[in-house]
Parts: sequence; C-alpha cells; structure tokens
Amino acid sequence: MNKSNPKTSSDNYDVVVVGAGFSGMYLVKKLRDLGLNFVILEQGGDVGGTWYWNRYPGARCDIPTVEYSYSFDKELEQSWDWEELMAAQPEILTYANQVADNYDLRDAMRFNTRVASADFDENENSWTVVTDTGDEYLARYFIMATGCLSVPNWPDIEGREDYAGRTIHTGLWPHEKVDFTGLRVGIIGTGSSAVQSIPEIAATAKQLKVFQRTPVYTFPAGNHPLDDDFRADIKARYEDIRETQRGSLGGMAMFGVMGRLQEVGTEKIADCSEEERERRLVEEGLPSLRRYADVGLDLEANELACDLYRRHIADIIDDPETAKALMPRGYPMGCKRQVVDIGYYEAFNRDNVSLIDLREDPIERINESGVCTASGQHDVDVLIYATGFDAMTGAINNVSITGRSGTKLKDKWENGPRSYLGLQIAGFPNLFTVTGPGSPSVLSNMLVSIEQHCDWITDCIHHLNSNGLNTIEAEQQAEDQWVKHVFEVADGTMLTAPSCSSWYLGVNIPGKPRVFMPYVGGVGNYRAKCSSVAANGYEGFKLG
Ligand code: NA7
Repeated sequence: MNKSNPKTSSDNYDVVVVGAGFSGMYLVKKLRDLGLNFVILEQGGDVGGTWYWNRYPGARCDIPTVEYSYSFDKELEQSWDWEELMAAQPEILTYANQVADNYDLRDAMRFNTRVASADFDENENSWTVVTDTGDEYLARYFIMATGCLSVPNWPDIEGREDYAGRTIHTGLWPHEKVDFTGLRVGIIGTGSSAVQSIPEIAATAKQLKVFQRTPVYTFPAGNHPLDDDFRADIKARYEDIRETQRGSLGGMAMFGVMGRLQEVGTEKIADCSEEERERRLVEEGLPSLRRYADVGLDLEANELACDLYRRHIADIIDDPETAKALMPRGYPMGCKRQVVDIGYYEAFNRDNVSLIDLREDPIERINESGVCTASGQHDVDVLIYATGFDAMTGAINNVSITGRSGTKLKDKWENGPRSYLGLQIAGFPNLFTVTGPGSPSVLSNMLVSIEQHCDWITDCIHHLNSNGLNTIEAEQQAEDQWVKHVFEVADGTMLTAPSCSSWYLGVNIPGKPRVFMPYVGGVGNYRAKCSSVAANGYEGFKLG
C-alpha cells in the first residue's frame, strides 16, 4: 500500500485535506490508492470528528448504526458487531479508531493543527494553506472535510463569562467522565444533544434545571441491543442494503424509527376521523403522525398532527404546567431535524428535574452562581450549553479562504452559501467541500453521502491527473442554476415554512442569513446527477 508521509512545513503536496472525521479518514484511503502525496490537518487530538468531540452522556447515533458505517471495507462489515441498533458515542469512536488502526490512517494526519487561512495562487494554480502557528502547506488541491456540525454555538447571553462554576458545551465535552453525583446542574437548550443527555444527567445529578426556549418534537428512538440473528441477517445482505441506501431519499434502507418516518403513505390526516387518528397513534406510535401524506406538505394537516402530539405529551407528563411548557407550538413538525429520544419526557416526571420555560420566564443574565431569569435566581454547580452549532458553513467560514482575484469566500457567502452541487464554488478552483451546502449532507445518512463525495472528488482528481489537467472550477452559471434548484425543491416543504427557525436555515446564529442550506431532492437523485455530470466530461465545470 502506498503511504503518504507528512513532511515539514512549506512542503508541496498534491492535496491538503482539513478534517479527520469520517470524511478525512476515508479520503486517506482513497488518496493513497491514487498514489498521491497528501496530508490531513485536524484540530482535534485524534480521528472521529463529531464522535471525537461530542462525548456528552447519552450521545448516540440517531439512525441505525448498521447503516451508519463505511461500506468500502467488506471485511469490516462482516467482522464488526454493533452492540445496539443506534450505537452510543463510545462504540462509534471505537469503530473509527479501529478503521484508523486497520489502515494506518494516522500516518497521514497531523493532529492539534488548526487551519487559519487558505489562498489560491492563480499563477501556480495551487493553494497555500496556513495553520494558526504559521506552518505552510502548498497543494494543488484543497479539500475541506470539516463536517456540518463542528463549530459549537456559544450563545451571547449577558454575564456568561461571570459564571464561576463549571461550564461545558455538549459539542466540546471533556474526555474524562463528568460525575454529576450530588451536583446541581443547569442545561440550556432542548435540541437533540439536550434531549439525549437530559435523561442520563437526571439519573445521577442532585438536581437538573432545564432552560428551554423552544419545545421540541421528539419521537422514541426505538433503540435496542442487537442479537446475533439480527446481525447475521444484516451481514448476509449488506450489498443490497448499500445499494438501497444509495438510491434512496435519505440514504437509508429503512430500519428503525427514522426509516419508518420516511415511509410516507397515501392516506391524508385531513381525511381521517378523530377516532382513526387516535387509533393509529395508539397502534403505531408517534411515527404514525409523520406517515400521513399531507403532514409534510400542508400546514393545516401538519397542525392536526401537532395537536395529537401535544395531547400525547399531556398523557405522559404528570405535572400539567410542565406538560404545557413542553408542548411545541407555532412551528410545524418536520421543519427541524427530527429528534429521537430515550426517556426524554419521562425524565420530567422525576422529582429532581425541573423545566424553566424561557418563553414565559426569559434569561436576564448569567452571573457568578448560575442563571438569573425574570422570576429569580437558579444556582447551579455545572452549567451545560446544549446550544448547537454554526451548522454547514461555520467550519468553512472559520478558515479565511481566498480564491481568484482576491475574493474572500466569506464575502461571496455573505448572503448565504452558494456552490455547485455542494462540491465546488465558482471562483475557487481546486477547492472541494465534502458534504458542503447544496448537497444532501445533513438531510441524509452522513456516511452514505460522505463516501459518495469522497469517491466523486478522488475520481475527479484522478481524471484531471490522467488527462494532464491541473485545475477544475465550477462555472458561475452552473452554480447559479444549482442554487436555484436547491431552493426550488425545498420550497413548499415544512423545512422552509415561514414559521420555521432551524439550523438548516441558519437562523440559530445571530446575523446569519436565513437561507436553506442542504439539498432536499434525495440521495438517489443527487447521486445520479453527480455521476452524469462526471460522465459528461464534468459538465458545469471548467477544466484547465
Ligand atoms: P440544536 O438542535 O441547534 O439545539 C440547540 C438548542 O439550544 C435549541 O433548543 C435552542 O433553542 C437552544 N438555544 C440556542 N441558543 C439559545 C439561547 N441563547 N437561549 C436559550 N436556548 C438557546 O443543537 P443540538 O446540539 O441539540 O443538535 C444539533 C444536531 O446535532 C442535531 O440535529 C443532531 O443532528 C446532532 P431554539 O430552538 O433556537 O429556540
């Protein structure tokens, strides 16, 4: 096997990659297979990306992990025994480490290395990538494999720095176990990270106060341990499963609750009687609400489903005030990324858990001892920020990227990200983004989309090298048309409803333009488009 050897700074590489998550890891394998000289720069201390950083209690995959795994390694598919349907973070990180060991991936990686800037040299057709310690890496191709949810969002709440207790962000969780025994804990946020961690923290903390701004629609994860029969069945038909994933809407072959959510039927909720809706909810559980044909398309139908959802909360939460506060209102189900949980609502029936509804009782400031809301002071020993990420563009914009004619990417993206297929950006030759904005990315099984992008990008580099070419750049017109198409397919869905504020739209970050970023047209359609673009001589790209 051809191995790359990271060299000293100012060396010339064929490719510089940023990020050693699942994308960067697979790129090592692919770039080595091409015999290229490359280096992976990673700000973390090891491989794993999301799973390296998000070590909070309860962190786990929200889709079945038999599907959220590499397909390129057939031996690993057969030898790896996933313990649960939706594996917990430690198991996924162990899996990532196993892959890194099997392929000696770390040989190609430089950890604890943060990239500060990247500049395209039009004379040399090369990128100069500079780290925050001033090391320089020159390369023909520059790949941002920086993940979609990798820049934690610290909310700008007055007095945040004054707090004297322990502060932790779920997306930057310490490596050693955090023991909450006997402690008063506060958690800000009720998105996926909070929903996963609240039941776990509640089990050991003396007291847990949940500061909720927007109640969440969450469905039971349906997680369970896997037995040998289940695993043997999957292993026997992995080929088919992968094939189905690649042609599907969300990159999944339909296991577990998320798969069932995708199974939209033909029946409309608006056409069903009250009794029929209730009956289906009892028999099929909450996923029945998303399976009606009209719930994803019609706001009135959606509201019927939301109403049933709220009644379901009233049934499971003991305290009526808490139940009322937990009921999502004013935005449609399906506008945000679907959260799945294990015992989230049940946690609010514990004596040591209380909910502070920030819509009624807003945070006034954070002070030395805790959080001060309109109704009074909440002293806590640990304050957890489960406040999400600067999604999709955060990590790319964190690097000062300069393309042709001194154009800054941040300026080009001032009114929202623009790219051709989420792979390349006009004016920025030889820069590729893995699962970039404008691709299915976060609306899909990330592993399926990551493999597809890494295959496409490395095939492209191989094509250029084989044909004596050394630049590729998205054409402005192709980019404009693709951006238009991305908006068109999202239009009319719950994802872009006027009442929706999600990180897909960037509205969780103050000042970020409200622009829908991922591609909703489906993994299968998108894959076919990328393949045909390549087959037609990289249609929409200028090769030079
Ligand atoms: P999310 O889904 O962005 O959730 C962040 C939560 O933090 C959400 O409830 C926010 O409320 C809340 N938040 C953010 N800023 C504030 C302030 N200033 N005050 C109060 N509450 C605030 O991030 P997660 O980490 O949970 O999940 C991200 C993805 O990771 C998830 O979709 C999975 O794919 C894995 P808001 O809704 O904005 O009112």
